[in-house]
Amino acid sequence: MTTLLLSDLHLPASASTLRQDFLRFLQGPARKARAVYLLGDVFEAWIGDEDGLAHYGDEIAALRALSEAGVRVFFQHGNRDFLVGERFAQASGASLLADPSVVEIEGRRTLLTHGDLLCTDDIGYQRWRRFSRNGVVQWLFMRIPGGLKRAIADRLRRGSKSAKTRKSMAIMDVNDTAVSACFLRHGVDRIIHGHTHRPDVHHELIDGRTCERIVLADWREHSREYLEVTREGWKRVDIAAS
Ligand code: LP5
Ligand code: MN
Repeated sequence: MTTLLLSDLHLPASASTLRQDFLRFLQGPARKARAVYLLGDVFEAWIGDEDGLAHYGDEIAALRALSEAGVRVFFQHGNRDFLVGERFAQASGASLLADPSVVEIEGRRTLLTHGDLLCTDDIGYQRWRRFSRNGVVQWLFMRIPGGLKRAIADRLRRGSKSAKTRKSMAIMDVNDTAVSACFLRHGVDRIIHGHTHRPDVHHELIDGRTCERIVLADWREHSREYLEVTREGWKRVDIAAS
């Protein structure tokens, strides 16, 4: 059996080949899997379930069909879709997965996280993260009119793009000490995450154990990758190439 993991698809609310390819993935390779883990930032900007359910009906129906076919589907929040909630879970059949979570993937305990929590050098982002994950802030946001919510989200996305041009690559990557602490605290020797858009595999020796950190790829112009994990190992698969 296989377990598939993917993140950072950034599906827009408008028509897009990214969306078509995600549907192809859900109706194709995902059907043969034991489980599918969506590790955040599947959506470009999720401003609440009511709006999301109205815009992403095809994706939600395809996720439901997948879970009804017996494939377990898990959704972890990213920094752009942290407002995905219970209504999405009920409509799609996906289970919301806390960030971080330790799960057994094909016989091996693995820590799954979107990845932004590990970017502790990005002080401005971490401050924004604490603010935007605050229950009172979210409660207030959910009560403003839909058009204003969308305008704020667009403004935040533009602000984020311009903020990133002013931040160094090092600041926007994971912090090594945060990574080592994460391996130790959770007693795992494998972490899988996305967010940084730097697909790679890193190894480090911690307490005499070789630990592995697999970074998922974001979906971009000519690549739509997911990670396929079996008991024998893992590989990246690009559905754009198939
Ligand atoms: O997402 P990406 O890859 O561009 O960059 C991220 C960090 N940026 C973000 C912001 C998101 O992209 C915006 C998502 C909108 C979601 C829906 C709206 C919900 C609003 C809910 C309010 C409760 O996460 C970026 C990191 C980068 O990753 C690399 O790790 O650097 O961080 C930033 O750009 C944040 C800035 O550094 C600080 C921003 C302060 C903004 C303060 C505005 C306050 C307005 C309040 C409105 C409610
Ligand atoms: Mn992200």
